[in-house]
Amino acid sequence: MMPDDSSSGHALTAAMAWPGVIEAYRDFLPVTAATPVVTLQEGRTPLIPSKRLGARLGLRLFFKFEAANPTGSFKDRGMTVAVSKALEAGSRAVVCASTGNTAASAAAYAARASLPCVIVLPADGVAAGKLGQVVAHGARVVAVEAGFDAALAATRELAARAGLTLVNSVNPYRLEGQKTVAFEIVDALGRAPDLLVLPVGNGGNITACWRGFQEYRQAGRLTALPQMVGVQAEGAAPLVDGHPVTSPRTVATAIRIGRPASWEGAVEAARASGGRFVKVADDAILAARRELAAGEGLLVEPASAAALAGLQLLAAARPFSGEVAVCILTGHGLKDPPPLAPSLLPTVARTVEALSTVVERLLA
Ligand code: AN7
Repeated sequence: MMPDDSSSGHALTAAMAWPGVIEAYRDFLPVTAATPVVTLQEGRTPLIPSKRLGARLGLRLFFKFEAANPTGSFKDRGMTVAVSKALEAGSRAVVCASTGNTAASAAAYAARASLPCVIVLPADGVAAGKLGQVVAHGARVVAVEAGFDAALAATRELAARAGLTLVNSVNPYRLEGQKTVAFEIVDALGRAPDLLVLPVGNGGNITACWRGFQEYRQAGRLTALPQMVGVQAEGAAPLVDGHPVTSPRTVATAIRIGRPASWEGAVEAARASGGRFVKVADDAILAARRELAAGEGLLVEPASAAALAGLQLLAAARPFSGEVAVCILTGHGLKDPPPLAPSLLPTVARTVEALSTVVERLLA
């Protein structure tokens, strides 16, 4: 006989589990009792205090580790809402253009909802791990001979023409879900940080995050709002330079974006919060990634490390004095791992003598 699920410990555990961001923050989200909730129990990601880097910068620094979301990036917060609303509306299929993480998230949530999913990728510069996710989740993938900006423009037209639901962050439900990261930070700290630092590509996340802090203030959950600091890569810094960039270049492929879709929202978040945009060199991004991995135990993708590089740049210009800062680490390093050739590893004969000689040398 099958065990009765309702009386088993299994059912109890499921009932007590974190339900995902829609159920956790339902009052703040555009869902009703009729909305079919498509969730992978995203959200409730760790807010990890810095061990070393924060003190070095003169900050009380925390990392919001969004890589711990089910598909390994912050995109899942918005995608649970966008795909739930697409299902509610009877959508035929979802579609997005993406530098990789939106694609991986859309593909996973569409698979969960049994909705067809079409992914449009720029032909060069999507990290292999992200492409692997998209394919594994069964999405239909096409690459266009263009960068992300042109791919998004074409995909917007395609969605309108073919009657597909666009789940890029121009879909308003995406930003509604993504604002929950601000709620979680305040729930964990009991206040907003002085500084909220995050990498910026399309500007969706900084727009959403700022909205989240404002809504929590209106609800009486916080008093002082944070300064929003958006970090871009030097070769793809339209919001710092003040104009679109035609051929954006950076090692951080996730934010290789020259024409941010949420330009106004991003500018408004920085302006209204008394924050700013800064740009950092690729070398600084990769150095920050190594410091996070070796010094804090956190492996993130290059775009995410840009946030730390931005903080380091600000600290070099003007020392901090104990402010509370939160860095959003947006995506996992396993999606786009640091290059390492196995042939570069020290290789020894299969004896404990040979092994211990090399290990002692490595530890010296
Ligand atoms: C790891 O997946 O645009 O400023 O198509 O993957 O909200 O665009 C990804 C963006 C930061 C920038 N960090 O966020 C896409 C895409 C990571 C990212 C950003 C992205 P937005």
